[in-house]
This record gives sequence, structure tokens and C-alpha cells, in this order.
Amino acid sequence: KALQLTLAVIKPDAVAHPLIAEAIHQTILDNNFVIVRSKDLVWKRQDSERFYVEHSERFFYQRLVEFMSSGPMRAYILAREDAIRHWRDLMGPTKVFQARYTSPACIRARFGLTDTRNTTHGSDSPESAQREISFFFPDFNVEQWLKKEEPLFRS
Ligand code: YYY
Ligand code: MG
Repeated sequence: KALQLTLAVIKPDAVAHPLIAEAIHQTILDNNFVIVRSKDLVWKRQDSERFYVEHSERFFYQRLVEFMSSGPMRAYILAREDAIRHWRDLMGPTKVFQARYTSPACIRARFGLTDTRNTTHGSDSPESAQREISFFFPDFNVEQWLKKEEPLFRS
């Protein structure tokens, strides 16, 4: 079956604690994702504002933008069957107290601190995956990967 790409990010709250970042990384490996690319990076405030522009009218925008440019992150391009939905399921609900209540085994329930410091990001649709992969990895060519590399990973 065909593999799908998604963009996953370990946010600054989790990268600040190496054991937590490592546990999240291990969760990626345990769930049969191919790590296509990964890198550590720090956002300027402007990057943060641009990435989350869809939330610019929300009450949490300023604190979100501030937090996401507060320290190092780790970004991954992940491949798997149904990668987008699968990574979102592993992260769990956005709000960590809701996550703890409804799905205590998910990443955000295990390691999240607040609704903002919620450990991880994941694309929510094929369109956002495409946009977010280009945002984090401008030199990565999705079309070419799907044509040339994807067949090599199929089981
Ligand atoms: O896609 P996801 O990250 O699960 O949630 P979104 O609704 O897209 O919000 C993006 C981001 O905004 C969320 O991961 C944390 C932050 N946020 C917040 O700080 N406070 C909220 N009440 C809701 C979201
Ligand atoms: Mg979202």
C-alpha cells in the first residue's frame, strides 16, 4: 500500500527535556514510521507568526507564537500508510487535560503541560502536510520523493 507523508514537530517544551524528546522519538520508531528527514531548528518570532497565521484571530495566538519561538524544536518528515491520521492519533487531543481524560496513553496526555505547551505538532490534512513540509524543509521535493523513493519502502 502507498505511503503518505506528514510533518511532525517536537515542540520546545518537549525538546527542553531530553528524556521526553527521546520517548516521543521512540514512539515514532515503535509505530513503523519511516523518518524521511529530520532536523533541529529554532524559529524567529516571524516564522512562528507565519506558520500559525490561520490562528491569528484566536485568543491564544500571542502566547502560541511566543512559545513556538522560545527554543529549539525537532522537525520530522514521516512516511507511513495513513501517516497523517496515525500521527494525529498518537499525539491525541490538542488540550492536554482533555487528552488525559479521554486518551491517557497519547503523547500529549503523557507529556503535555498546558494547552499551549502540548509537546507536538502534526499536519491535519494532505494539503497542510504539503504546505508544512515545504515550510520546514524548503529543499525537499514531495513529488519526487513519492515517485522515486516511496516505492522502495513499500511492503
Ligand atoms: O492541530 P493542533 O495542534 O492539535 O491544534 P490547533 O487547534 O490547530 O491549534 C494549534 C496550536 O495552538 C495547538 O497545538 C496549541 C495552540 N493552542 C493554544 O495554545 N491554546 C488553545 N486553547 C488551543 C490551541
Ligand atoms: Mg492544527
